[in-house]
Parts: sequence; C-alpha cells; structure tokens
Amino acid sequence: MKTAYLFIAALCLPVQLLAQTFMMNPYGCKDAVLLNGKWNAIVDPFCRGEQMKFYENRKPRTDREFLEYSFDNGLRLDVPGDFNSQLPELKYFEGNVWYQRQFTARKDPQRRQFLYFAGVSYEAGVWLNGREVGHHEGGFTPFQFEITGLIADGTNDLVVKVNNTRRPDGIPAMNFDWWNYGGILRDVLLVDRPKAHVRDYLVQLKRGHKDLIAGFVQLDGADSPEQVEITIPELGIRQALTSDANGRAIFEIKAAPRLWESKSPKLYQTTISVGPDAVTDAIGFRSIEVRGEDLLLNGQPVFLKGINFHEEIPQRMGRAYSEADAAMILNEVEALGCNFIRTAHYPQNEHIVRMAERMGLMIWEEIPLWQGIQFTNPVVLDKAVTMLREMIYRDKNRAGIIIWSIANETTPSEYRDKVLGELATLTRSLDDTRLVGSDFDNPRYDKATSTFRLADKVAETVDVVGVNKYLGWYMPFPAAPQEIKWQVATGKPLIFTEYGGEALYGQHGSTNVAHSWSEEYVEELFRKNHLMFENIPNLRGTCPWVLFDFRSPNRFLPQYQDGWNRKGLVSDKGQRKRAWWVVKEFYDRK
Ligand code: GCB
Repeated sequence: MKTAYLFIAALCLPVQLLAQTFMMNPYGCKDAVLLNGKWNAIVDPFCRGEQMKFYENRKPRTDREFLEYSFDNGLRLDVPGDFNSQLPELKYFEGNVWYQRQFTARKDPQRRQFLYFAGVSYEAGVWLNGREVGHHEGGFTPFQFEITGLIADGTNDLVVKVNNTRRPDGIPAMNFDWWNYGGILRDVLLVDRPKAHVRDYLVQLKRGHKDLIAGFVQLDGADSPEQVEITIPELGIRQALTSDANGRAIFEIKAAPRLWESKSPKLYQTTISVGPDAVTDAIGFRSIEVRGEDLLLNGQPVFLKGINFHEEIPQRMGRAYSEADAAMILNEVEALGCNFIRTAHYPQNEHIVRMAERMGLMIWEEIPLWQGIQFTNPVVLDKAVTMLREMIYRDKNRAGIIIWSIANETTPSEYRDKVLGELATLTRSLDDTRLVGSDFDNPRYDKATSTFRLADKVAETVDVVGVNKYLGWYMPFPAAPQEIKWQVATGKPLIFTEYGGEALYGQHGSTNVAHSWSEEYVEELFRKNHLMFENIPNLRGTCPWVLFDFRSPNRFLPQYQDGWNRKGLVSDKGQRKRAWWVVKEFYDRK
C-alpha cells in the first residue's frame, strides 16, 4: 500500500521548491484585476494531464485530428473556492484538478504583468498560452509569476494544475485533523504595473520605540536610483527617499502615531509610490513585548482572551475565502468577547487577517507544521523555511499579528529540536518586532506534587509557550481542578492555546459522562478548566478549541460526529452551545 502511494506520488508530484517572493499587497494597487469567477475544469485522478498536454488547451486543427480532452462544455468550478465542496464526487478527492480560463490583456512595453495567487492547495503548476510559468508548493501562502514576456495582446489562455494529494514529506503531512480542501482556494489577480514598481515594504514602529516609524521600500525593476515617496497624511508625513543600487530605500521617520490597541485599533492610510506606481495600505503601529511572565501591548500588561478557528464556513462545508466569510467568522469572535485569535493551523486568507486587525483582534499566526512531520528529511526543513518566510513576508505590516508560531504539537527528538530551533532563529532574524511562539501538548502530570511540568528544549527557545491540554476530554482531570498546579514555562508568558471537548448541539445528558456527547458535559468541562486556570501564575491568555464545529476525516462516530470535530462552541449550523456562555462569562470577568 505504502509503496503504491509513493509510486503514485512520484509520478504525479514532482517536488519543486523554488524560492519565490511576491508583491506586497496587490489589493492595494490600482492596476490589479481579480480573475475570480467560474473557471473550466477537468478532474484528472490518474494524473494524465501533463502527458496529454492539457495546458495547451488545444483544439483539433485538421480533419484527421481528435483530442480526448477539452475544457469547453465541461465542469465549471468557482474560483476562489475549494473543489471538494463543489461537487459530491470531489468530496474525498485527492489528485489533480486542472483549471482553465481566458482573460484579455493589453501589451505595453512600458509595463509588466504578473499573475498573483493568494492561495492554492496544495501544489500548483501554472501555464500561460501553453507555456509553463512556474510551480508552487504550500496551500496557505501567496505566490506570483511574472508573465510580461508570455502575455498576448488580446486573449490569453491560463491553465492551472492543482494537486491536493497528501504526501509524507508535505507540510502538513499524511494525517491532520481538518479537511484537506484542495483547489484555487483564494483570489487570483492579474496585476499590471510600471516597469519599476514597489515590490515590498515594511512600515512599522522600530523595536523599542513608540515615536519612530522604521522600515524599507523594495523596488522591482529599478535600474538606477529612483525617487520614492511615503505619505501618511493623518500624521503629516510626506517622506522622500532615494533607492540604492539594489532598488532598496531604508528609512526612519519621527512620528507620534496613536497606537493600535484592541479597544481602539487605529490604522493609518499609507501610500508608497515610485513614479506612476503607487500602493496603498492601512497600517497600525503598536509594540508587543515580553517582560518576565507578562505580555505587554504598548507597554501595558494584557491578557489574551482568545479563540481558535479554521478557515472554514461550516454551513457551506467549504473553505472561507471572501470578505463576507471573514465577517461571518469574526462577528462570532467579537460576540464572544475576544481580543485575540489563533488562526489554526496555517496562515488564513488576508481578508480574515485584515478584518481581524480592523476589529482590534491580536493574532497568533502559524505555519501548518502539525504533528507527524518528517523532521529527518532535509526537504521538509526547506519547505518549512519557505512557508515561514512567505507567512512573515505577507503579514509583516499587520499590527494585529503579535506572535509567529513555528509549530503545533511536535514530539521532541534531536532533529525536531534542531529544526524548530532553526525556525525560531530565522523568525527572529526576519522580524524582531514580534514574538515567537509554539504549541506543546507534552506537559506531564506529576501525581506526587499534583503539578504539570514541561521538559522540552524548544519551549526554552520561544518567547511565548502555548499549551494544548484537553483536561476532561483526552485526559481526565487528575485531581480537583483547584488542586492542580502548573509549573510550565515558568518565567515566561503561558497561553492555554487549546482546551475543550466535544458535544453535539442539542444533545443533553450527564455532566459526568464524556460519551454522552452532551452540551452539559462540555459546559462543566469548561467550568473546571477555568477553575484550574486561577492557579496558573504565568497564564496570560486562553484560547478554547474551537469556535465552530469543523469537518475532519478523523472523526468517525456515527450520530455524533459523522465526519465533524464537535468541539465547536458554536455548531456547524451556527447555534451556540451551552459552553459558549461559560467562555463568554469568563471573558466578561477578565
Ligand atoms: C489538537 C490539535 C487540533 C485538533 C484538536 C482536537 O491538539 O492541535 O488540531 O483538532 O487537538 O480536537 O483533537
């Protein structure tokens, strides 16, 4: 079985790891158009499309020619959107799905064109007018290709091959507790920009300063020094810069911004321009630090009242991808009284991240390095590095993001410790203004002292330790909640990043019987956890698992689960369970 899988994997899935960067915030450029909508599609379970050259989207040219595929008059799929939820036959599908559409463009020697994909899961191959433009692996971060040389004046033919087959050397790998949605999950943009344009920028407070905005502008295509301008009208900033030989301009600007905070998430319209090119962003300024066991937002201790969620709309049984989807999820977060979210278990789309920031939510963002990772395989380290770089690259201007997390629930070993140690170092080298976190499910209970402790080298290297412990669910409470002590990550802030249990909405039963799947059992479980939390001296945040019931191929129990993880405080139909009010009351008190 295993050999067969590997054989198929080798046939269908050439691993291509091209270090790629993409433009910062294409949504903020005036010359970007969305290529969203209905695309033609071919389902290709045996991975035949490359041999048969689907990417040529050829039509018979002579009377004797015939072709055994066509994108015309067949399946149509919504982009953005996962394919699994769009057709019953694709529910469990893993393999290749080919997408095709046309778009019109105008060739202009003074300008350059790019295709920007906000997220394709898990691996994408892209062809334009029959020519290969590139590949990307990793389902949750953007990638782009320049198509200036390949684009035609008039009609262009775009073909994208998407493969969502799990693979032993993937991130995530073979088993994970959420639905393996495949497809062009997020927006696709055609971006047309002048030859020299703003590729990247960082505009944030300098570490340790509340009155110094520092960062850089990186141009693309600048052959000689260019005049760059940063304007933040509300702060009276209009700063001229000159790019160096590498197209980079570094700056520090004295300013007294009103700081971004949960109750008043101030964002400033910021424009960066070079010649006719301009990109606009809404940027917030704040500081986040650790002092001893405290988390300080703008110098003030803060308790993180959090919640986890997947990038999924349960009612649609599919991936979330739009502004409206972000609003649906985040309104429920706000109703719960949160000031913090953990976007489990991967970078979620920019609509969610940006809307959360506008709402004043602090964010823990993580790469999908979730259990079962092949730490001994060097290819996996390369992939993790790429995913981490892409996540930080995309979101480095988001004041809402306070913690970059490098892994969830990994088992200590020589290789794992080394890999995660390197990822923590890399994170700090890429961004010294935020904190590094990781989640651990391995604190152990010592009966003699009624104390949980954690022996893990990685916990020593991160700034903030997240623990995932399901007391009352996967592990019974080993003593009365008030008697349980925690000596985990002493001296640092500890966040309970996951806790909870499963209940089916509307199911009532005993507060003492886990397999009653009842709302009452889980309601009581939350009460007990909250009692225990009172005794954790360095606890600086809590994050129940999870906001909504979510789909998972790991949940088999008929009647109660039926393919759903039922730990949602809110059901798959959007109804609040009894535990929701326990968390709400806990947060109202905090
Ligand atoms: C965990 C994982 C999360 C699972 C959850 C559960 O520890 O981090 O991805 O979904 O437990 O429900 O078991």
